[in-house]
Amino acid sequence: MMNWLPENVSTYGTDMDAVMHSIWNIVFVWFLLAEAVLFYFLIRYRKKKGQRAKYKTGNSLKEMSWVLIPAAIVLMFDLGIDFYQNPVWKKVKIDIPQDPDLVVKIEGQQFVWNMTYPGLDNKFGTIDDFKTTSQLYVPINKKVVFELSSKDVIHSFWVPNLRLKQDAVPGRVIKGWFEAVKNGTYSIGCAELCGSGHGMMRGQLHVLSDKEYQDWVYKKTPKKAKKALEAAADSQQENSHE
Ligand SMILES: [Cu+2]
Repeated sequence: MMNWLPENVSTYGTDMDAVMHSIWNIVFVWFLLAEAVLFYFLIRYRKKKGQRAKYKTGNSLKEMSWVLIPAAIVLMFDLGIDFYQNPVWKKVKIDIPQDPDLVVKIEGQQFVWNMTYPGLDNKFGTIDDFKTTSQLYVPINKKVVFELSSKDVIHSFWVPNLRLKQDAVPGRVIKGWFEAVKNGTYSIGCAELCGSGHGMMRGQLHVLSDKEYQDWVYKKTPKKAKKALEAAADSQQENSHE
């Protein structure tokens, strides 16, 4: 089958793709079958001389079975898909790593994504925190947890290359995670119609090597914070010499 999806760069992307492909395959087979039956009936019961259409109430069991049997088959496939996708859902949405390498706060706002980083000390609410607008930088092969919120309306944080989509709901902080496995720059979009600038609510995910990422964090750290941290480190050294 043709690959319709953008390149997958996430650890759980292959599982997500397998679910999507299986749904497409099921739908495709039934689409062909339904069309075949439709065209067969169109030709078989086409207008003929001396043959009048009959009015059918659809009340007999035999007639109703044309609806009931397909409905039962659809339900069966539904349950099958539910069963099959359940472990993938659990992996992506439920089993959020308890010991992530990085936590980032992401806030949706008409029409940007505000990213807050914990900075060099890896703690939020300290002097070295910094923000970016719609640009998410992460190290490669590291577990990244995000805390997603919204400042105004419902948005949806969407990174197609990661196979990641999560609603951002005002008043709630929703956790999610991903691990990117390929360096590069990938698109971030908003997947929930959120106002006139919804289509412009785009950003970028930058997957960097460990070293590049550390350099970037250092570069982004506010000067004041760098000075304070260096002074603290110095005084600690002095104390340990005493
Ligand atoms: Cu939005």
